[in-house]
Amino acid sequence: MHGRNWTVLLAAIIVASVAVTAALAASSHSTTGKTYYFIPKDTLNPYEVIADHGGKLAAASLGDKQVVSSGTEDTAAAQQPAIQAAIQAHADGIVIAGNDPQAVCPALKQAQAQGAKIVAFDSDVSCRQLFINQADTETIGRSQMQLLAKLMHYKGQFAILSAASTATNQNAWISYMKLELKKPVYKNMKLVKIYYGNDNPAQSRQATVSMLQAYPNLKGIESPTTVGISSAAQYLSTSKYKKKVALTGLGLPSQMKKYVHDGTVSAFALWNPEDLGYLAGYAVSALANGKITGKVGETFTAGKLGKYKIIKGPDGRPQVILGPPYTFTIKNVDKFKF
Ligand code: RAM
Repeated sequence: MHGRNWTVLLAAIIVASVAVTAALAASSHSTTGKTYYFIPKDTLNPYEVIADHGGKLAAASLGDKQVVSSGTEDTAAAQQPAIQAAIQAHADGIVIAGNDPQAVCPALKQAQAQGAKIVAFDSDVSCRQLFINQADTETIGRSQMQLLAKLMHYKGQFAILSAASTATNQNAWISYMKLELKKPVYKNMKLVKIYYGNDNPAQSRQATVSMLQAYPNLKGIESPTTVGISSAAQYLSTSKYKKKVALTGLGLPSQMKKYVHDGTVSAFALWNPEDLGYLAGYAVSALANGKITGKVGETFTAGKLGKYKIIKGPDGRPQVILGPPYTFTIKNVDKFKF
Protein backbone atom coordinates (compact mmCIF):
# COMPACT_ATOMS: atom_id res chain seq x y z
CA MET A 1 0.00 0.00 0.00
CA HIS A 2 1.24 3.50 -0.83
CA GLY A 3 1.92 5.97 1.94
CA ARG A 4 -1.19 8.00 1.08
CA ASN A 5 -3.48 4.97 1.23
CA TRP A 6 -2.11 4.07 4.68
CA THR A 7 -2.97 7.58 5.84
CA VAL A 8 -6.54 7.26 4.51
CA LEU A 9 -6.99 3.86 6.19
CA LEU A 10 -5.60 5.14 9.48
CA ALA A 11 -7.90 8.15 9.35
CA ALA A 12 -10.87 5.85 8.70
CA ILE A 13 -9.94 3.65 11.68
CA ILE A 14 -9.64 6.69 13.93
CA VAL A 15 -13.04 8.04 12.80
CA ALA A 16 -14.66 4.64 13.35
CA SER A 17 -13.17 4.17 16.81
CA VAL A 18 -14.21 7.68 17.87
CA ALA A 19 -17.74 6.86 16.73
CA VAL A 20 -17.74 3.59 18.70
CA THR A 21 -16.45 5.35 21.83
CA ALA A 22 -19.10 8.04 21.46
CA ALA A 23 -21.83 5.43 21.01
CA LEU A 24 -20.65 3.51 24.08
CA ALA A 25 -20.55 6.72 26.11
CA ALA A 26 -24.05 7.61 24.94
CA SER A 27 -25.46 4.19 25.77
CA SER A 28 -23.84 4.10 29.21
CA HIS A 29 -25.21 7.60 29.84
CA SER A 30 -28.70 6.35 29.18
CA THR A 31 -28.66 3.90 32.09
CA THR A 32 -26.40 5.49 34.72
CA GLY A 33 -25.03 8.82 35.81
CA LYS A 34 -28.39 10.52 35.94
CA THR A 35 -29.34 13.11 38.54
CA TYR A 36 -32.58 12.96 40.49
CA TYR A 37 -33.85 15.64 42.82
CA PHE A 38 -35.72 14.40 45.87
CA ILE A 39 -37.96 17.13 47.25
CA PRO A 40 -39.46 16.06 50.60
CA LYS A 41 -42.25 17.94 52.38
CA ASP A 42 -39.47 19.53 54.42
CA THR A 43 -35.89 18.65 55.31
CA LEU A 44 -36.42 18.42 59.10
CA ASN A 45 -39.12 15.74 59.38
CA PRO A 46 -37.40 12.46 60.43
CA TYR A 47 -39.87 10.42 58.34
CA GLU A 48 -38.94 12.35 55.20
CA VAL A 49 -35.22 12.08 56.04
CA ILE A 50 -35.52 8.28 56.20
CA ALA A 51 -37.50 8.16 52.94
CA ASP A 52 -34.90 10.31 51.18
CA HIS A 53 -32.19 8.03 52.48
CA GLY A 54 -33.98 5.12 50.79
CA GLY A 55 -33.85 7.11 47.56
CA LYS A 56 -30.14 7.60 48.04
CA LEU A 57 -29.59 3.86 48.43
CA ALA A 58 -31.48 3.27 45.16
CA ALA A 59 -29.48 5.94 43.32
CA ALA A 60 -26.21 4.50 44.65
CA SER A 61 -27.00 1.01 43.42
CA LEU A 62 -28.06 2.36 40.02
CA GLY A 63 -24.93 4.51 39.63
CA ASP A 64 -27.02 7.67 39.74
CA LYS A 65 -26.85 10.82 41.81
CA GLN A 66 -29.45 12.00 44.30
CA VAL A 67 -29.81 15.60 45.43
CA VAL A 68 -32.14 16.27 48.37
CA SER A 69 -33.55 19.76 48.51
CA SER A 70 -36.58 21.40 50.13
CA GLY A 71 -37.59 24.03 52.64
CA THR A 72 -38.13 23.82 56.37
CA GLU A 73 -41.89 24.42 56.32
CA ASP A 74 -44.62 22.22 54.80
CA THR A 75 -45.79 24.70 52.19
CA ALA A 76 -45.74 24.66 48.40
CA ALA A 77 -43.90 28.00 48.46
CA ALA A 78 -41.07 26.47 50.49
CA GLN A 79 -40.65 23.75 47.83
CA GLN A 80 -40.37 26.20 44.90
CA PRO A 81 -36.63 26.98 45.22
CA ALA A 82 -35.86 23.26 45.16
CA ILE A 83 -37.91 22.76 41.97
CA GLN A 84 -36.14 25.74 40.40
CA ALA A 85 -32.77 24.26 41.37
CA ALA A 86 -33.74 20.98 39.67
CA ILE A 87 -34.70 22.90 36.53
CA GLN A 88 -31.40 24.82 36.54
CA ALA A 89 -29.46 21.59 37.00
CA HIS A 90 -31.38 19.91 34.13
CA ALA A 91 -32.25 17.06 36.49
CA ASP A 92 -33.32 13.83 34.80
CA GLY A 93 -36.09 13.39 37.33
CA ILE A 94 -37.83 14.88 40.34
CA VAL A 95 -39.27 12.83 43.20
CA ILE A 96 -41.54 15.03 45.27
CA ALA A 97 -43.73 14.72 48.38
CA GLY A 98 -46.24 17.44 47.60
CA ASN A 99 -47.23 19.97 50.23
CA ASP A 100 -50.08 20.91 47.91
CA PRO A 101 -51.44 18.95 44.96
CA GLN A 102 -51.66 21.94 42.59
CA ALA A 103 -49.46 24.81 43.70
CA VAL A 104 -46.18 23.05 42.87
CA CYS A 105 -47.39 22.13 39.37
CA PRO A 106 -46.53 25.18 37.22
CA ALA A 107 -42.85 24.75 38.17
CA LEU A 108 -42.95 20.95 37.88
CA LYS A 109 -44.46 21.26 34.40
CA GLN A 110 -41.56 23.49 33.42
CA ALA A 111 -39.15 20.75 34.54
CA GLN A 112 -41.22 18.21 32.62
CA ALA A 113 -41.10 20.31 29.45
CA GLN A 114 -37.33 20.17 29.76
CA GLY A 115 -37.42 16.36 29.84
CA ALA A 116 -37.44 15.63 33.57
CA LYS A 117 -39.64 12.75 34.75
CA ILE A 118 -41.90 13.62 37.67
CA VAL A 119 -42.65 11.09 40.38
CA ALA A 120 -44.68 11.92 43.49
CA PHE A 121 -44.12 9.85 46.59
CA ASP A 122 -45.73 9.99 50.04
CA SER A 123 -48.03 12.91 49.09
CA ASP A 124 -49.39 13.11 45.56
CA VAL A 125 -49.41 16.06 43.11
CA SER A 126 -51.70 16.52 40.13
CA CYS A 127 -48.99 16.83 37.43
CA ARG A 128 -46.82 13.74 37.92
CA GLN A 129 -46.24 10.71 35.73
CA LEU A 130 -46.39 8.24 38.59
CA PHE A 131 -47.29 8.19 42.28
CA ILE A 132 -45.49 5.89 44.68
CA ASN A 133 -48.04 5.30 47.40
CA GLN A 134 -46.92 3.91 50.78
CA ALA A 135 -50.05 1.74 51.02
CA ASP A 136 -53.54 1.71 49.58
CA THR A 137 -55.10 5.09 50.48
CA GLU A 138 -58.51 3.70 51.40
CA THR A 139 -57.00 0.93 53.54
CA ILE A 140 -54.92 3.46 55.50
CA GLY A 141 -57.91 5.75 56.13
CA ARG A 142 -60.40 3.05 57.09
CA SER A 143 -57.96 1.03 59.21
CA GLN A 144 -56.97 4.14 61.15
CA MET A 145 -60.62 4.75 62.05
CA GLN A 146 -61.05 1.10 63.03
CA LEU A 147 -57.98 1.21 65.26
CA LEU A 148 -59.04 4.41 67.02
CA ALA A 149 -62.59 3.09 67.53
CA LYS A 150 -61.27 -0.05 69.21
CA LEU A 151 -59.06 1.98 71.54
CA MET A 152 -62.01 4.29 72.41
CA HIS A 153 -64.39 1.34 72.84
CA TYR A 154 -66.52 2.82 70.06
CA LYS A 155 -67.60 5.72 72.26
CA GLY A 156 -66.98 9.45 72.69
CA GLN A 157 -65.58 12.55 71.05
CA PHE A 158 -62.33 12.55 69.15
CA ALA A 159 -60.23 15.04 67.20
CA ILE A 160 -57.82 14.62 64.32
CA LEU A 161 -54.34 16.14 64.49
CA SER A 162 -53.23 16.42 60.89
CA ALA A 163 -50.15 17.86 59.16
CA ALA A 164 -50.53 20.74 56.66
CA SER A 165 -54.12 21.57 55.66
CA THR A 166 -53.07 21.26 52.00
CA ALA A 167 -51.23 17.90 52.34
CA THR A 168 -52.65 15.52 49.73
CA ASN A 169 -51.91 12.34 51.65
CA GLN A 170 -53.38 13.39 55.01
CA ASN A 171 -56.48 14.85 53.33
CA ALA A 172 -57.04 11.66 51.33
CA TRP A 173 -56.69 9.47 54.42
CA ILE A 174 -59.00 11.72 56.45
CA SER A 175 -61.68 11.53 53.76
CA TYR A 176 -61.68 7.72 54.07
CA MET A 177 -61.74 7.96 57.88
CA LYS A 178 -64.89 10.08 57.58
CA LEU A 179 -66.47 7.56 55.20
CA GLU A 180 -65.69 4.72 57.59
CA LEU A 181 -67.15 6.76 60.46
CA LYS A 182 -70.54 6.76 58.72
CA LYS A 183 -71.03 3.05 59.47
CA PRO A 184 -73.58 2.30 62.23
CA VAL A 185 -70.94 0.67 64.41
CA TYR A 186 -69.44 4.14 65.06
CA LYS A 187 -72.75 5.83 65.92
CA ASN A 188 -71.57 6.74 69.42
CA MET A 189 -68.38 8.38 68.20
CA LYS A 190 -68.08 12.00 67.11
CA LEU A 191 -65.32 13.79 65.23
CA VAL A 192 -65.26 17.24 66.87
CA LYS A 193 -62.56 19.04 64.89
CA ILE A 194 -59.53 18.65 62.64
CA TYR A 195 -56.41 20.47 63.85
CA TYR A 196 -53.35 21.17 61.68
CA GLY A 197 -49.90 20.98 63.25
CA ASN A 198 -48.11 21.42 59.89
CA ASP A 199 -45.63 18.65 60.71
CA ASN A 200 -44.00 21.09 63.09
CA PRO A 201 -43.43 19.64 66.60
CA ALA A 202 -44.18 22.89 68.48
CA GLN A 203 -47.35 23.60 66.47
CA SER A 204 -48.50 19.99 66.83
CA ARG A 205 -48.00 20.13 70.59
CA GLN A 206 -49.89 23.42 70.78
CA ALA A 207 -52.75 21.94 68.77
CA THR A 208 -52.89 19.03 71.25
CA VAL A 209 -53.09 21.43 74.18
CA SER A 210 -55.81 23.45 72.41
CA MET A 211 -58.02 20.46 71.60
CA LEU A 212 -57.86 19.13 75.16
CA GLN A 213 -58.84 22.54 76.50
CA ALA A 214 -61.60 23.11 73.97
CA TYR A 215 -63.13 19.64 74.39
CA PRO A 216 -62.88 18.53 78.03
CA ASN A 217 -64.72 15.30 77.19
CA LEU A 218 -62.34 14.33 74.42
CA LYS A 219 -61.74 10.58 74.47
CA GLY A 220 -59.49 10.13 71.46
CA ILE A 221 -56.92 11.71 69.14
CA GLU A 222 -56.10 10.35 65.70
CA SER A 223 -52.92 11.74 64.13
CA PRO A 224 -52.08 10.50 60.62
CA THR A 225 -48.62 12.06 60.71
CA THR A 226 -45.44 10.91 62.42
CA VAL A 227 -44.72 14.45 63.65
CA GLY A 228 -48.25 14.90 64.97
CA ILE A 229 -48.52 11.59 66.82
CA SER A 230 -45.06 11.87 68.41
CA SER A 231 -45.68 15.47 69.55
CA ALA A 232 -49.11 14.57 70.95
CA ALA A 233 -47.65 11.51 72.70
CA GLN A 234 -44.89 13.58 74.25
CA TYR A 235 -47.46 16.01 75.66
CA LEU A 236 -49.89 13.37 76.86
CA SER A 237 -47.18 11.27 78.51
CA THR A 238 -46.58 13.82 81.28
CA SER A 239 -50.14 15.17 81.49
CA LYS A 240 -53.26 14.20 83.43
CA TYR A 241 -54.70 12.88 80.16
CA LYS A 242 -52.25 10.00 79.95
CA LYS A 243 -54.15 6.69 79.54
CA LYS A 244 -57.44 8.65 79.66
CA VAL A 245 -57.34 9.97 76.11
CA ALA A 246 -56.61 7.32 73.49
CA LEU A 247 -53.99 8.34 70.94
CA THR A 248 -53.24 6.53 67.70
CA GLY A 249 -52.21 7.31 64.15
CA LEU A 250 -49.20 6.87 61.90
CA GLY A 251 -45.89 6.93 63.74
CA LEU A 252 -42.26 5.93 63.50
CA PRO A 253 -41.57 3.00 65.86
CA SER A 254 -38.22 4.62 66.77
CA GLN A 255 -40.00 7.76 68.02
CA MET A 256 -43.03 6.02 69.50
CA LYS A 257 -41.54 3.11 71.43
CA LYS A 258 -40.98 5.06 74.65
CA TYR A 259 -44.64 6.17 74.63
CA VAL A 260 -45.75 2.59 74.04
CA HIS A 261 -43.63 1.40 76.95
CA ASP A 262 -44.91 4.14 79.29
CA GLY A 263 -48.55 3.34 78.40
CA THR A 264 -49.41 6.59 76.57
CA VAL A 265 -50.04 4.78 73.27
CA SER A 266 -51.03 1.16 72.83
CA ALA A 267 -51.15 0.77 69.04
CA PHE A 268 -50.27 2.76 65.91
CA ALA A 269 -49.39 1.98 62.31
CA LEU A 270 -46.92 2.73 59.50
CA TRP A 271 -44.80 1.15 56.74
CA ASN A 272 -41.07 1.29 56.08
CA PRO A 273 -40.29 4.85 54.90
CA GLU A 274 -36.84 3.83 53.67
CA ASP A 275 -38.41 1.30 51.33
CA LEU A 276 -40.79 3.98 50.08
CA GLY A 277 -37.88 6.21 49.03
CA TYR A 278 -35.98 3.26 47.58
CA LEU A 279 -38.98 2.25 45.46
CA ALA A 280 -39.43 5.85 44.28
CA GLY A 281 -35.74 5.95 43.33
CA TYR A 282 -36.13 2.88 41.13
CA ALA A 283 -39.38 4.20 39.66
CA VAL A 284 -37.89 7.52 38.56
CA SER A 285 -34.92 5.70 37.06
CA ALA A 286 -37.20 3.30 35.15
CA LEU A 287 -39.06 6.34 33.74
CA ALA A 288 -35.90 8.29 32.91
CA ASN A 289 -34.40 5.30 31.14
CA GLY A 290 -37.55 4.61 29.14
CA LYS A 291 -38.15 1.21 30.76
CA ILE A 292 -41.66 2.36 31.66
CA THR A 293 -43.79 5.31 30.60
CA GLY A 294 -45.99 5.37 33.71
CA LYS A 295 -49.00 3.54 32.27
CA VAL A 296 -51.27 1.20 34.23
CA GLY A 297 -50.17 -2.41 33.67
CA GLU A 298 -46.44 -1.73 33.20
CA THR A 299 -43.98 -3.41 35.56
CA PHE A 300 -40.46 -2.66 36.73
CA THR A 301 -37.96 -4.14 39.14
CA ALA A 302 -36.99 -2.14 42.21
CA GLY A 303 -33.68 -3.73 43.23
CA LYS A 304 -33.89 -5.72 46.49
CA LEU A 305 -37.66 -5.06 46.78
CA GLY A 306 -38.42 -7.00 43.59
CA LYS A 307 -41.02 -6.47 40.91
CA TYR A 308 -43.80 -3.84 41.03
CA LYS A 309 -46.82 -3.26 38.84
CA ILE A 310 -48.39 0.09 38.02
CA ILE A 311 -52.07 0.03 39.00
CA LYS A 312 -55.00 2.43 38.93
CA GLY A 313 -55.31 4.71 41.98
CA PRO A 314 -58.64 5.76 43.53
CA ASP A 315 -58.65 8.81 41.21
CA GLY A 316 -58.03 6.61 38.15
CA ARG A 317 -54.44 7.76 37.74
CA PRO A 318 -51.42 5.42 37.75
CA GLN A 319 -49.78 4.52 41.04
CA VAL A 320 -47.54 1.92 42.60
CA ILE A 321 -48.24 0.62 46.10
CA LEU A 322 -45.35 -0.24 48.40
CA GLY A 323 -47.32 -2.68 50.56
CA PRO A 324 -49.85 -2.98 53.38
CA PRO A 325 -49.57 -0.81 56.52
CA TYR A 326 -48.27 -2.48 59.64
CA THR A 327 -49.57 -2.16 63.20
CA PHE A 328 -47.12 -1.70 66.06
CA THR A 329 -47.81 -2.59 69.70
CA ILE A 330 -45.69 -3.31 72.77
CA LYS A 331 -45.16 -6.82 71.38
CA ASN A 332 -43.20 -5.74 68.29
CA VAL A 333 -42.31 -2.04 68.48
CA ASP A 334 -38.72 -2.62 69.63
CA LYS A 335 -37.88 -4.76 66.62
CA PHE A 336 -37.96 -1.91 64.13
CA LYS A 337 -35.05 0.34 63.25
CA PHE A 338 -36.94 3.18 61.55
C1 RAM B 1 -45.42 12.60 58.33
C2 RAM B 1 -45.62 13.23 56.99
C3 RAM B 1 -45.71 12.22 55.87
C4 RAM B 1 -46.60 11.06 56.24
C5 RAM B 1 -46.17 10.43 57.53
C6 RAM B 1 -47.06 9.30 57.96
O1 RAM B 1 -44.08 12.33 58.53
O2 RAM B 1 -46.77 14.02 57.02
O3 RAM B 1 -46.16 12.85 54.72
O4 RAM B 1 -46.63 10.10 55.25
O5 RAM B 1 -46.20 11.45 58.53
